[in-house]
Amino acid sequence: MLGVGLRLCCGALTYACVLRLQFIKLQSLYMQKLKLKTWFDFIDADGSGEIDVDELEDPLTSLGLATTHDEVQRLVDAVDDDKSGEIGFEEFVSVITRTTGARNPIKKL
Ligand SMILES: [Ca+2]
Ligand SMILES: [Ca+2]
Repeated sequence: MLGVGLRLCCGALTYACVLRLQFIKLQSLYMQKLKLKTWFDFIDADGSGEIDVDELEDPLTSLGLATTHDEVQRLVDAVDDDKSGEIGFEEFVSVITRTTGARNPIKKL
């Protein structure tokens, strides 16, 4: 992404060029956050703002990532940092970025 930004600049590293690169970087992080929010809202079937074990069971079992309700419960417990019993959006982003190695878009914005 930054390579694209550099090509868009005129060659000299001007202040305007640096601002443009920062804008492209923020735009990319914002798009990552929107994608994660779309996934989160899709799984959060009741729209409560948190994902519970029942909501997560079907997606995980259909992907073969879990086979039993207890296994899904253990996965939720492992990422439930605030011990609410459910996965909030920040916890969801944290586990996705931990497993993919991506940067946490929430902390950057
Ligand atoms: Ca929910
Ligand atoms: Ca939680």
